[in-house]
Amino acid sequence: MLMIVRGFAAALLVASLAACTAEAPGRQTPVASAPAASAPAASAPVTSAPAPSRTSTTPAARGACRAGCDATKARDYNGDGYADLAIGAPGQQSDEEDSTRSGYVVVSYGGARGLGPRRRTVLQPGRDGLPRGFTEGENFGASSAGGDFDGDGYADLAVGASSERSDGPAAVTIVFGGRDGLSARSAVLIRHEDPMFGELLTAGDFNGDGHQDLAVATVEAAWVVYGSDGMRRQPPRPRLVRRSSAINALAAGDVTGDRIDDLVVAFSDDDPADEGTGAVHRGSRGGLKGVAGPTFDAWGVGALAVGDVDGDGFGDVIAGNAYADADDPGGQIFLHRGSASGPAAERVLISQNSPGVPEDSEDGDGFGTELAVGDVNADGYADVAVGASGKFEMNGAVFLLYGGRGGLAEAGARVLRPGDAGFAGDVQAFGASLRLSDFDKDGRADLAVTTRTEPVVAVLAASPEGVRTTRPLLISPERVGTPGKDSGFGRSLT
Ligand SMILES: [Ca+2]
Ligand SMILES: [Ca+2]
Ligand SMILES: [Ca+2]
Ligand SMILES: [Ca+2]
Repeated sequence: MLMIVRGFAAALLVASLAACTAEAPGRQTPVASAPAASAPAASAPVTSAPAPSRTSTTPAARGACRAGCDATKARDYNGDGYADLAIGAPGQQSDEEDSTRSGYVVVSYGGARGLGPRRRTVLQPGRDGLPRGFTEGENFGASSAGGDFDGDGYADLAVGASSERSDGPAAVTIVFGGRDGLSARSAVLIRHEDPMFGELLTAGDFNGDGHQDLAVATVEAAWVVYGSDGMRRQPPRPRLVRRSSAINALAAGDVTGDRIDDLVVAFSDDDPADEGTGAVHRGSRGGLKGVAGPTFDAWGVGALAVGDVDGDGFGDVIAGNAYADADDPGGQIFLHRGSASGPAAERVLISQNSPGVPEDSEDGDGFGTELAVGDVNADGYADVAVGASGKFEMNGAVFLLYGGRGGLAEAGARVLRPGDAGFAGDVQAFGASLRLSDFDKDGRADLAVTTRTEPVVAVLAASPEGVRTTRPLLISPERVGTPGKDSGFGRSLT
């Protein structure tokens, strides 16, 4: 259910919409793609493998937790049953060459009354014993992913950096959880020669051994690091999943319904300005093996997410496409239902012009630049938050689309504006980062959302009446006692 996307939302601000391509903004031209000397050999070829036989299509047991429990476990770093929130503050990702900020991550812990800004851990390379994987100025916290990688029952946090100003090598830092939460003293580095290693991260159990595994993208390849009991002592080596001229987004979830997570990859192989392509790499007892289903056009220009929106036990793939379709220049999402053989080739297109979705699609709305999945109304169907960070004269908007037996957005979708989340004034790109997690363990996923102009994370609690817009929790650097200016606070949320 985890998802991440390269900075498309940022692109709305730093580049003109018309000029935006599937290539991530601000990224250096990829260097020649010869594998680095220490790069492991490809161990997971992308050739097709026979599908594991599936004798039963019985969906997971009904109940509110069905669509949300796994997501909570993957982000519960102190094991108390409440989802926690990791807020990345990677520094300004501007072109300032003199920037020497290394970035930090703040983890705020959930509780009966939701997130408590005072219950927090600050993770900063070089501080409290947290190892440094980089030289200075490499945007630690640009990406993150949660999961219990060492299988001790506590979720762990993987943190990546955007080390585009560096020649590498890079490293992903895995900080281990425990009863007291994440500890900077308990961490390992997964190193790699490619300076962009870790710019995209997502987690899932791709070999079904009960340990979450970490998928990592560099510019030109997707890798997997299999979790294990012994990884604190000996960090596992990354194994190649796919090479491409540009990896644009990753997401993980059980699309094929065999209780083993699959890895969804969006990439551009030929023209980096095209709409991109997507593929689902099938998880199996032997790890990621082959591709489930065909490849999919136009998955490469927005966010990716996996969630079971129709409750049939198969994770469904949601792919945002914010720019490409001339018929709907405000952006759209594609829903591909999961099945034992992979995502359905047939796609359901949802935009602001779809029945039941508020507002009208307008050029540059960026509907689909960001996605989050969770069960907001506790009916057992995964719901989807869709960021439209160019909506309302660039102020931005978040759409909540509800899952149901018939799919997505059949019942009253809702739009949230910056003012609904306690932002006053002229903020930009509300919805640029999104997360749906159950911070107060009431069975309903709560919404965390940021803009690109305020160093504030707004948290809106879900209630029986829906997501509450009265008295949102606003988490700022001041409240958690960290540097705020130019911190990029909230640039990533996990
Ligand atoms: Ca917790
Ligand atoms: Ca753990
Ligand atoms: Ca595993
Ligand atoms: Ca489904």
